[in-house]
Amino acid sequence: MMIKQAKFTVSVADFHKIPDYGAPEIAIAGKSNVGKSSFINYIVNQNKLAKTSSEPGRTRLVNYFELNAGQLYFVDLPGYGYARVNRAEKQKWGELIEGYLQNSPNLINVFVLMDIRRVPNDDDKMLLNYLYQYAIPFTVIATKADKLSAQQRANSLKDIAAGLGVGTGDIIVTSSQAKTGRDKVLARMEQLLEACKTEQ
Ligand SMILES: Nc1nc2c(ncn2[C@@H]2O[C@H](COP(=O)(O)OP(=O)(O)O)[C@@H](O)[C@H]2O)c(=O)[nH]1
Ligand SMILES: [Mg+2]
Repeated sequence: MMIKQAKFTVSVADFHKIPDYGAPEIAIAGKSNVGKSSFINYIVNQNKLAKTSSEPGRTRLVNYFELNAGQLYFVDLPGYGYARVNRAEKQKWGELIEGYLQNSPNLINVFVLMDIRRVPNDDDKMLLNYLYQYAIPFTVIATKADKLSAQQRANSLKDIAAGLGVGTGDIIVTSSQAKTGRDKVLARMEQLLEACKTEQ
Protein backbone atom coordinates (compact mmCIF):
# COMPACT_ATOMS: atom_id res chain seq x y z
CA MET A 1 0.00 0.00 0.00
CA MET A 2 0.97 3.64 -0.26
CA ILE A 3 0.69 6.11 2.56
CA LYS A 4 -0.25 9.46 1.09
CA GLN A 5 -1.34 11.22 4.22
CA ALA A 6 -0.91 10.87 7.97
CA LYS A 7 -1.96 13.02 10.87
CA PHE A 8 -2.23 12.83 14.63
CA THR A 9 -5.83 12.75 15.83
CA VAL A 10 -6.09 12.17 19.57
CA SER A 11 -4.36 10.95 22.75
CA VAL A 12 -6.27 9.09 25.43
CA ALA A 13 -5.19 8.28 28.96
CA ASP A 14 -8.24 6.18 29.85
CA PHE A 15 -9.38 3.20 27.79
CA HIS A 16 -13.01 4.08 28.49
CA LYS A 17 -12.43 7.08 26.23
CA ILE A 18 -10.98 5.27 23.19
CA PRO A 19 -12.51 6.61 19.98
CA ASP A 20 -14.41 4.52 17.44
CA TYR A 21 -13.46 5.79 13.99
CA GLY A 22 -15.05 2.83 12.25
CA ALA A 23 -11.82 2.11 10.33
CA PRO A 24 -9.25 -0.66 10.87
CA GLU A 25 -6.58 -0.04 13.49
CA ILE A 26 -3.06 -1.43 13.76
CA ALA A 27 -1.65 -1.03 17.27
CA ILE A 28 2.07 -0.51 17.80
CA ALA A 29 3.23 -2.19 21.01
CA GLY A 30 6.57 -2.85 22.61
CA LYS A 31 8.90 -1.96 25.42
CA SER A 32 9.58 1.60 26.23
CA ASN A 33 12.42 2.89 23.98
CA VAL A 34 12.16 0.03 21.45
CA GLY A 35 11.56 2.55 18.67
CA LYS A 36 7.76 2.68 18.34
CA SER A 37 7.50 6.39 17.61
CA SER A 38 10.48 6.29 15.23
CA PHE A 39 8.90 3.32 13.46
CA ILE A 40 5.63 5.20 12.95
CA ASN A 41 7.46 8.24 11.60
CA TYR A 42 9.52 6.10 9.25
CA ILE A 43 6.56 4.14 7.92
CA VAL A 44 4.40 7.21 7.32
CA ASN A 45 7.43 9.11 6.07
CA GLN A 46 7.00 12.13 8.37
CA ASN A 47 9.88 13.02 10.66
CA LYS A 48 8.00 14.55 13.53
CA LEU A 49 4.55 12.99 13.54
CA ALA A 50 5.11 10.80 16.61
CA LYS A 51 7.32 12.26 19.35
CA THR A 52 10.51 10.27 19.77
CA SER A 53 12.62 10.38 22.90
CA SER A 54 16.02 9.18 24.00
CA GLU A 55 14.61 9.13 27.53
CA PRO A 56 12.60 5.95 27.97
CA GLY A 57 9.21 5.82 29.57
CA ARG A 58 7.74 9.10 28.40
CA THR A 59 4.64 8.06 26.50
CA ARG A 60 1.83 7.28 28.95
CA LEU A 61 -0.95 7.73 26.45
CA VAL A 62 -2.57 5.87 23.60
CA ASN A 63 -1.95 8.04 20.52
CA TYR A 64 -4.01 7.75 17.34
CA PHE A 65 -2.68 8.53 13.87
CA GLU A 66 -4.99 8.66 10.90
CA LEU A 67 -3.60 7.35 7.61
CA ASN A 68 -4.89 8.14 4.12
CA ALA A 69 -7.80 10.27 5.30
CA GLY A 70 -9.30 7.55 7.46
CA GLN A 71 -8.42 4.37 5.52
CA LEU A 72 -6.78 3.05 8.67
CA TYR A 73 -5.22 4.15 11.96
CA PHE A 74 -1.93 3.52 13.72
CA VAL A 75 -2.42 3.34 17.47
CA ASP A 76 0.78 4.00 19.41
CA LEU A 77 0.47 2.17 22.73
CA PRO A 78 2.38 3.24 25.84
CA GLY A 79 5.69 1.41 26.18
CA TYR A 80 5.77 -1.24 28.86
CA GLY A 81 8.56 -2.60 31.02
CA TYR A 82 10.13 0.67 32.03
CA ALA A 83 11.96 -0.15 35.25
CA ARG A 84 12.05 3.25 36.90
CA VAL A 85 8.35 3.64 37.64
CA ASN A 86 6.46 2.55 40.72
CA ARG A 87 4.02 -0.34 40.88
CA ALA A 88 0.90 1.79 40.85
CA GLU A 89 2.09 3.45 37.66
CA LYS A 90 2.97 0.12 36.06
CA GLN A 91 -0.48 -1.14 36.89
CA LYS A 92 -2.03 1.95 35.29
CA TRP A 93 -0.07 1.34 32.07
CA GLY A 94 -1.09 -2.30 32.06
CA GLU A 95 -4.73 -1.37 32.45
CA LEU A 96 -4.51 1.14 29.63
CA ILE A 97 -2.83 -1.31 27.23
CA GLU A 98 -5.07 -4.24 28.12
CA GLY A 99 -8.13 -1.99 28.20
CA TYR A 100 -7.36 -0.85 24.67
CA LEU A 101 -6.61 -4.37 23.38
CA GLN A 102 -9.80 -5.78 24.85
CA ASN A 103 -12.12 -2.94 23.98
CA SER A 104 -11.05 -1.45 20.66
CA PRO A 105 -13.79 -2.31 18.18
CA ASN A 106 -11.50 -1.80 15.18
CA LEU A 107 -8.21 -3.48 16.08
CA ILE A 108 -7.07 -5.79 13.25
CA ASN A 109 -3.46 -6.50 14.23
CA VAL A 110 -0.84 -5.62 16.81
CA PHE A 111 2.66 -4.84 15.59
CA VAL A 112 4.85 -6.13 18.41
CA LEU A 113 8.15 -4.28 18.21
CA MET A 114 11.28 -5.96 19.54
CA ASP A 115 14.75 -4.41 19.68
CA ILE A 116 16.81 -6.78 17.52
CA ARG A 117 19.59 -6.77 20.14
CA ARG A 118 17.41 -7.99 23.01
CA VAL A 119 16.05 -11.41 23.80
CA PRO A 120 12.36 -11.33 24.79
CA ASN A 121 11.88 -10.84 28.53
CA ASP A 122 8.92 -11.49 30.84
CA ASP A 123 7.19 -8.26 29.80
CA ASP A 124 7.33 -9.23 26.11
CA LYS A 125 6.15 -12.75 26.87
CA MET A 126 3.29 -11.40 28.96
CA LEU A 127 2.12 -9.29 26.02
CA LEU A 128 2.33 -12.28 23.66
CA ASN A 129 0.47 -14.52 26.10
CA TYR A 130 -2.19 -11.89 26.37
CA LEU A 131 -2.55 -11.67 22.58
CA TYR A 132 -2.81 -15.46 22.32
CA GLN A 133 -5.31 -15.62 25.16
CA TYR A 134 -7.63 -13.10 23.53
CA ALA A 135 -6.93 -14.39 19.99
CA ILE A 136 -5.65 -11.00 18.83
CA PRO A 137 -3.55 -11.35 15.65
CA PHE A 138 -0.07 -9.85 15.74
CA THR A 139 3.07 -9.31 13.68
CA VAL A 140 6.54 -9.31 15.23
CA ILE A 141 8.74 -6.49 13.98
CA ALA A 142 12.43 -6.25 14.88
CA THR A 143 13.70 -2.68 15.22
CA LYS A 144 17.15 -1.03 15.15
CA ALA A 145 18.59 -3.55 12.67
CA ASP A 146 21.35 -1.04 11.89
CA LYS A 147 22.86 -1.77 15.33
CA LEU A 148 24.01 -5.29 14.30
CA SER A 149 25.99 -6.98 11.55
CA ALA A 150 24.19 -9.37 9.21
CA GLN A 151 25.56 -12.37 11.11
CA GLN A 152 24.54 -10.94 14.48
CA ARG A 153 21.10 -10.15 13.10
CA ALA A 154 20.58 -13.74 12.00
CA ASN A 155 21.57 -15.05 15.44
CA SER A 156 19.39 -12.53 17.26
CA LEU A 157 16.39 -13.31 15.09
CA LYS A 158 16.64 -16.96 16.08
CA ASP A 159 16.65 -16.01 19.78
CA ILE A 160 13.72 -13.63 19.40
CA ALA A 161 11.72 -16.17 17.38
CA ALA A 162 12.41 -18.93 19.91
CA GLY A 163 11.58 -16.66 22.85
CA LEU A 164 8.24 -15.64 21.37
CA GLY A 165 7.30 -18.96 19.79
CA VAL A 166 7.17 -17.68 16.20
CA GLY A 167 9.18 -18.50 13.07
CA THR A 168 12.19 -16.39 12.13
CA GLY A 169 10.57 -15.89 8.72
CA ASP A 170 7.56 -14.30 10.40
CA ILE A 171 9.62 -11.45 11.81
CA ILE A 172 9.91 -8.28 9.77
CA VAL A 173 13.31 -6.65 10.22
CA THR A 174 13.44 -2.85 10.16
CA SER A 175 15.65 0.12 10.89
CA SER A 176 14.08 3.55 11.13
CA GLN A 177 17.54 5.04 11.14
CA ALA A 178 19.00 3.21 8.13
CA LYS A 179 15.53 3.25 6.52
CA THR A 180 15.22 -0.46 5.82
CA GLY A 181 12.22 -2.77 5.94
CA ARG A 182 9.52 -0.24 5.01
CA ASP A 183 8.40 -2.13 1.87
CA LYS A 184 7.81 -5.29 3.88
CA VAL A 185 5.82 -3.42 6.51
CA LEU A 186 3.67 -1.73 3.86
CA ALA A 187 3.09 -5.09 2.13
CA ARG A 188 2.00 -6.58 5.45
CA MET A 189 -0.37 -3.67 6.05
CA GLU A 190 -1.89 -4.10 2.61
CA GLN A 191 -2.36 -7.82 3.28
CA LEU A 192 -4.08 -7.08 6.59
CA LEU A 193 -6.41 -4.54 5.01
CA GLU A 194 -7.32 -6.94 2.19
CA ALA A 195 -8.03 -9.71 4.71
CA CYS A 196 -10.36 -7.53 6.75
CA LYS A 197 -12.21 -6.43 3.58
CA THR A 198 -12.95 -10.00 2.53
CA GLU A 199 -14.15 -10.82 6.06
CA GLN A 200 -16.85 -8.16 5.93
N1 LIG B 1 20.09 3.12 15.83
C1 LIG B 1 18.76 3.23 15.84
N2 LIG B 1 18.16 3.94 16.81
C2 LIG B 1 16.82 4.01 16.81
C3 LIG B 1 16.03 3.36 15.80
N3 LIG B 1 14.72 3.60 16.08
C4 LIG B 1 14.70 4.36 17.20
N4 LIG B 1 15.95 4.61 17.64
C5 LIG B 1 16.32 5.40 18.84
O1 LIG B 1 15.80 4.79 20.01
C6 LIG B 1 15.33 5.76 20.94
C7 LIG B 1 13.86 5.52 21.26
O2 LIG B 1 13.09 5.72 20.10
P1 LIG B 1 11.52 6.01 20.19
O3 LIG B 1 10.99 5.94 18.79
O4 LIG B 1 11.25 7.26 20.95
O5 LIG B 1 11.03 4.73 21.04
P2 LIG B 1 9.62 4.43 21.75
O6 LIG B 1 9.80 4.77 23.20
O7 LIG B 1 9.39 2.96 21.57
O8 LIG B 1 8.58 5.27 21.07
C8 LIG B 1 15.60 7.12 20.29
O9 LIG B 1 16.81 7.62 20.79
C9 LIG B 1 15.70 6.79 18.81
O10 LIG B 1 16.51 7.69 18.11
C10 LIG B 1 16.71 2.64 14.76
O11 LIG B 1 16.13 2.05 13.83
N5 LIG B 1 18.08 2.62 14.84
MG1 LIG C 1 7.15 6.62 21.75
